Amino acid sequence: MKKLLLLLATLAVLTACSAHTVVVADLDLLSFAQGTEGLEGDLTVPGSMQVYIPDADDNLATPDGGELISDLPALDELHGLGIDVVADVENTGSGPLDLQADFRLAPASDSSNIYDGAGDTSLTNTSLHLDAGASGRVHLEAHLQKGDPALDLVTSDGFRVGVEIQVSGSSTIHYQVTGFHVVLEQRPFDLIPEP
Ligand SMILES: [Ca+2]
Ligand SMILES: [Ca+2]
Repeated sequence: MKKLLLLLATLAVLTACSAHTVVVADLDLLSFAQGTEGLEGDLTVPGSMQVYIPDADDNLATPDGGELISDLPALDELHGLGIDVVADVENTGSGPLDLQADFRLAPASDSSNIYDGAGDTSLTNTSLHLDAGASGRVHLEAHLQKGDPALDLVTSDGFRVGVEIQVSGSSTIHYQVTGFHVVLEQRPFDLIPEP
C-alpha cells in the first residue's frame, strides 16, 4: 500500500447519548491496497523471524515507515483514534509456532522505522500459539481518547501505522490480513468548556 489519501474515506455522523455529535472517518486500509501484495502469503519460519505489515520497502522482513495516512480533515478538533486489525493465520507445517503482534503508531516524519521506539509507540499487542495444523486469528484493537499522549503523534502532516509480527518455531505459516481499520473521531463541540 502506498500513500493513503482520505478522499474516499467513509464519513458518518453518529449522535451520542450526551447530545454531542461525533464525526467518524472510518478508513479501511485494505480497500486502498493494490492487490494483496504483502497482505496474504506463505512464510517458512526457520526458528524465528519478524515481518512488518503493511510493507513499504518491498521486503516483509525489514522494518520501514509503514503506512502513511495524510490529508487529514480537521485535526485541530481530533477527539479520538481507534484501530482494529485482524489477520487469519494457519500453521501449515509440522512444528508448533508462537506469534506476537505489536501495533505501532508514529508521526509522519518517522519515515524510516516505526518499530524502533524512536519517535514511535506501541498501541497494543497480542500473542498466539499455533500447534501444527492449527488455525487462529490475530486481533489487535485499541482506542485513544483526547488527552492521551500518543494522540499527539497525529498531526496535520498525518501519521503512520504498522504491525510487527514476530514468529518463533520451525514450521510454515499461511497468513491473510482480513481487516485493517483506522477510525478518526472528531467532536465539533470540543471548544465548549466542560461545566
Ligand atoms: Ca519492509
Ligand atoms: Ca522510529
